[in-house]
Amino acid sequence: MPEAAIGLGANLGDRRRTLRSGLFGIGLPIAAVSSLYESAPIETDPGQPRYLNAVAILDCPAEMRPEELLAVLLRVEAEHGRLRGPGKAPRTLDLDLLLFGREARADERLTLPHPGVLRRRFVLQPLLEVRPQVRVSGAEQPAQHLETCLSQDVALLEGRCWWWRTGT
Ligand code: PH2
Ligand code: MG
Ligand code: MG
Repeated sequence: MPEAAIGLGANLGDRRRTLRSGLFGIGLPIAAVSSLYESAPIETDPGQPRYLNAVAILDCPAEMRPEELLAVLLRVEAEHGRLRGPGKAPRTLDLDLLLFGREARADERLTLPHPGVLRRRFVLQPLLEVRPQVRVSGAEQPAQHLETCLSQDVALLEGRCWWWRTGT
């Protein structure tokens, strides 16, 4: 069964509740979920609210294609009020397909591994937390990349069971 790594992000509304609901809304078996992090927006217009971020590892059915999973992620984002506009506007829910097994590709619909994995601390740190030995195609040890993005403002908010506690 291929494992998929999903980056979860939110910086509008009840961020924690939406991340949790979005995670369950994907409807695939959850193998692992990272701690919950709060991070300063990067690569956006100035003045955006801070993000909550986490990474989840999902077990995909053997026959599932990455395009199918991407379609599910887009549907779940839309169900949680995600509006799509130009650029990187604030968002109620962002579900990014980071890794899908060992798939490596770049076309107009999908790039795998996701191009932000190695340069964004809010992705790489939670990913390494749940999969310390992960290989991101072509890269040397991804843990070494973490050192280069440690200056990015990312703070641990809650431990790894944040997503199965009820409440906000
Ligand atoms: N997502 C973006 C752009 N910038 N910054 C942080 N800290 N966290 C995010 O999830 C994020 C971002 C586009 O999806
Ligand atoms: Mg994103
Ligand atoms: Mg996205």
